Amino acid sequence: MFSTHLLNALQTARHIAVLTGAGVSAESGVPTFRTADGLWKRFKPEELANFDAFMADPELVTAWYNERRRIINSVEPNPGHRALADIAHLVPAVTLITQNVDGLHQRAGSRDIIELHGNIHRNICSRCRIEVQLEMESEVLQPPCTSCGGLIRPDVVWFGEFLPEGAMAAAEKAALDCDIFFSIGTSALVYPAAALPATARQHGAYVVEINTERTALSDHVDECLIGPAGQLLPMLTDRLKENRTD
Ligand code: BJW
Ligand code: ZN
Repeated sequence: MFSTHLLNALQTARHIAVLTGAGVSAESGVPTFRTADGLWKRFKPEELANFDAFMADPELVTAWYNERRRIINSVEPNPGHRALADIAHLVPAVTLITQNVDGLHQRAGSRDIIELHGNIHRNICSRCRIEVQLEMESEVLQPPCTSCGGLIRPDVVWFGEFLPEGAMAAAEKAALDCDIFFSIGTSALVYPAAALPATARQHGAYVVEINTERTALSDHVDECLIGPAGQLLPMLTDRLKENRTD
């Protein structure tokens, strides 16, 4: 299942960087973006996760976020999230970089997470960007900002928007510094996050992908592990627990 090279690298790694995507939360019951079924299948993420779509139809975009928040609030972290929280105790330095906005890594016990695309549980004014506490998360449209009258939106990163200040820089720093880089449960289609594995590999890291299927990244990694993150990650941490002596 895991190559000897990976097992050896895990034993001696000083710094592991991990990039996660929607696939890591799939086994908790959170739909992914590009394989999503159901109510929202008729929309591509690009059609809802952008500012113009929000301004054109704030009720529609807000309803999408309310529905997703409802799902996220009703699920639990899965063994994949928990294994990633465990790894932090087994290796001197672990940097967890996530594209997910669901907060499930935090709920599983991971700390100091780099959230590249924001967090669905925070809300801000779309005009003055002040953080706003929602009284009723289920309201289809929130009352406007009391400071400037702007529409309230989730504090997430939409297409065409810059990532949170410092987040991408911190992620790049980890990619440059790590010995092993894992890309887990992401289609590796959305930039700049999708460029991180290549940065890591160019700087000497051993790059491993974990996904239920091959992706745009698969031909550019050192090792491609096909299977559910919720099964493979606990197996990986078990091997780490067996082998690490420090
Ligand atoms: C499992 C599994 C299991 C299932 N186990 N695996 C360079 C080149 C080309 C384009 C660009 C570029 N640089 C920038 C761009 C433009 C754009 C972009 O990338 N476009 C591409 C789509 C072409 N990027 C941006 O606009 C970014 N901003 C930016 O670059 O700013 C600078 C700038 C500003 C102005 C002008 C120009 C530049 C921002 C990107 C923001 C993305 N936002 C979203 C929404 C967040 C809020 C929300 O959640 O609603 O982020 S879109 C959506 O995609 C979300 C995700 O984080 C992101 C990635 O998706 P992810 O996680 O990979 O999910 P899926 O569904 O695609 O894949 C799931 C995977 O899991 C699959 O592979 C499954 O097989 C697998 N899986 N079960 C393991 N159990
Ligand atoms: Zn405002």
